[in-house]
Amino acid sequence: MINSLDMINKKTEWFRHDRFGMFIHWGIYSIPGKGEWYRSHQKVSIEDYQPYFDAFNPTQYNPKEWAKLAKAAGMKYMVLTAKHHDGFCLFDSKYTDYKVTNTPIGRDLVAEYVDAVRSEGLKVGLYFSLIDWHHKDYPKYKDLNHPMRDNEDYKDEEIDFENYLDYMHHQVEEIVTNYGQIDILWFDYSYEEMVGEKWRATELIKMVRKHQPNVIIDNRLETSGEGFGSIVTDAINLYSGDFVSPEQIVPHEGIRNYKGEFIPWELCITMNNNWAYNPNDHLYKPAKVLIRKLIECVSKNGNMILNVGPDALGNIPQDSIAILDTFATWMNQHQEAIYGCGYADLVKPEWGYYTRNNNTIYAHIFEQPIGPIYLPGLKETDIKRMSFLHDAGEVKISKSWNTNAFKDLCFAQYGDVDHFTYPLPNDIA
Ligand code: JFZ
Repeated sequence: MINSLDMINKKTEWFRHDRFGMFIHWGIYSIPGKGEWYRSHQKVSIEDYQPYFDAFNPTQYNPKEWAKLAKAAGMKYMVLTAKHHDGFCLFDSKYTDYKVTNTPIGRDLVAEYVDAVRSEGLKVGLYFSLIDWHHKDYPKYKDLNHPMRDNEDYKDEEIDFENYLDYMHHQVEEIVTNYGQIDILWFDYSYEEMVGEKWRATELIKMVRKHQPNVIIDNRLETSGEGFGSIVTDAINLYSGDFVSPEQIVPHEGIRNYKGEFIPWELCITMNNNWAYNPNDHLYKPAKVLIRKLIECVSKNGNMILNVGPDALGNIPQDSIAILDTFATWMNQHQEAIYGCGYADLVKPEWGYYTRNNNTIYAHIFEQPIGPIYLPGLKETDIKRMSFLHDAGEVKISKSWNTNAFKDLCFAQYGDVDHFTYPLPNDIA
């Protein structure tokens, strides 16, 4: 088996076209409501974490509703935490008792999610944690992230890490064989010496690809949210993944390999400052900021996966729904400037971003201009037609600015005056 950028580009064609997805962080940590790292941050023992397992009963769980919200917002794929670092499985694994079917809800919630997402016509993704704070053979005292990292009781622990890897591989196999076609597999994550073959990554990927030849995989068998991995080098590992996964940061000029070729990437981003439910975190980014982040990603040939953290009943918080609704309105009018679009290969305009789909350039104007809008990188003769996306109204090339000192530059003019009237419609195309 070999791996190459050509193969990666072919496999990720739909993904690069679709550009926008929904991330869902949800599990028994949604009960304490302090984020999915709660057990580690507060150094909670397995015993003290058990009440959340015993209480997990999300009676309002309605993945069809989640999928409808995502779809309306213009998202084309979803990724749900089948298992996060706490080791709790939202799916019915036969290799552990630490799973959703043994909680009060008693159902395989991944199975229901997969059906719901598919029935809405969205692509199905699952997140799977390589890290497992529950398994007896995962390093504890010696691991910088483990809830028991400072607990002397575990100082001389003897673990059989190979046994953990067998377990982890078996669970991944369940995920890729029990739920039909999986479109995205989102492993998380590598750190320090816990990277690559430490996870028996080649073996793992061969197994996954055997069952799911078309699945798109992130790069975190090789790295965390901070690295690129071998995908940008001239020696791409089998387990390089198919896209880079920068976390809470937009790579300033996209991501390219050693030859300068663009590499598929996906920004993962939270709406507030938590992945999982935290009712005390009210620091939501305004919807407008998040929409602009999506535009920025696309302008740099990337995707964006926007996160929600449903509560312990299964409801997506109202603040998140409000943001999704704003996306829905915007995407309704402007999706053409997102789907199938990417880097424009033009000078970046000071008023916002260009995105591009073949010969169509989309100008995303973030800042109210004075006078006409300068279109850097374009000449009058390059332009056949200009119009707004929201109403198909005509936009003209400004003629008066063509006769003076600015005459070799290209300006867009809207309406019958030589400047853009206020309020500015969102975009011109
Ligand atoms: C990881 C998870 O730990 C987190 O809970 C969430 O699921 C996110 C999408 O992915 O977050 C990380 C992973 C690695 C680093 C930081 C956050 N890192 O190495 O700095």
